[in-house]
Amino acid sequence: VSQGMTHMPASMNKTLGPCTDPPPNLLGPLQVEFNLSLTLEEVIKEISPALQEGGRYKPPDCIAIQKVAIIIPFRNRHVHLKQWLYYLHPILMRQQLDYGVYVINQDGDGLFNRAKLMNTGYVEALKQYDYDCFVFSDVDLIPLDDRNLYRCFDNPRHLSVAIDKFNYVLPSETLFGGVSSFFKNQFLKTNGFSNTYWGWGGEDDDMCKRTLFRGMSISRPDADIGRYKMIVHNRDLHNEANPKNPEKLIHTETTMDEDGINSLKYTVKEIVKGALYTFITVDIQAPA
Ligand code: UDH
Repeated sequence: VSQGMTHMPASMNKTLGPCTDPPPNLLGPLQVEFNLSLTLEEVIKEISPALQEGGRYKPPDCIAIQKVAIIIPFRNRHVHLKQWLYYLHPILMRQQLDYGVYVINQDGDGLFNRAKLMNTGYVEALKQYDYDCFVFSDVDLIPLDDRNLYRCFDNPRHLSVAIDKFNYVLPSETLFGGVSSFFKNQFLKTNGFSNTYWGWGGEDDDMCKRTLFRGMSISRPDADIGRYKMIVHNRDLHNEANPKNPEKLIHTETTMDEDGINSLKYTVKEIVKGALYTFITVDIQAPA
């Protein structure tokens, strides 16, 4: 017998092949109950052994098809975040993504700005790793089917198409809020999101317009796969519906080239690489 590579145990063979598409271990429809009794420490204990610091994961036995940054706009929703982490990490692992979770925490108690936080997450995630796909997710949306892939497609994608709150029906073809995904080049085509939608409303419609104005369309999974549960909550303080936001949509086409990733200004206050996510606290210069 020669001393060739054939005697090397499989575990030492470092040449991994590409992951299969679709991923082989998906379960399909999932049971999601929001009566999670686990503490955050228990969730960390259960999930973190498979992860690297900062909420990073790579499939151990194949090369992922995409490198995906999951960006969550955030302030004061730790109870929701615990549930999101508990349900999403196992799903993202089964989807065999090379991914990282970035929670972008708005500092202070000025007006909330979901879109500006997502732009910030895009820029900060790219400083950490060479991501090619960006999934933007509200902290309170849990998918009910793991065939709804958290990756990028030929066109910007709206993933949260059938939410329990809307009786699992997409209320409008132009709806683009909740969970969405963009390849890096798709996101740069739209100049990211607008930075100027303070308070609740309009920023997702603005992104829909940007996408269409740049000659792209919105891709969606089928409604039977794109099902979600939303964690029930009241309106947050300092995120009241802003009556000025809807009228701004008239101007998207003329302002989008100057309002977005290329005009984004913020300061990072702190970056904490936790067991299940990277928590980035940012000052986005919010008006009071
Ligand atoms: N978010 C925070 N903290 C805030 C505000 C918003 O983390 O203070 C983030 C979070 O990721 C959330 C997302 O921004 O999922 C969207 O905000 P939202 O959940 O307030 O928006 P949504 O349209 O709900 O889901 C609007 C208020 C519903 C009130 C219903 C009363 N029955």
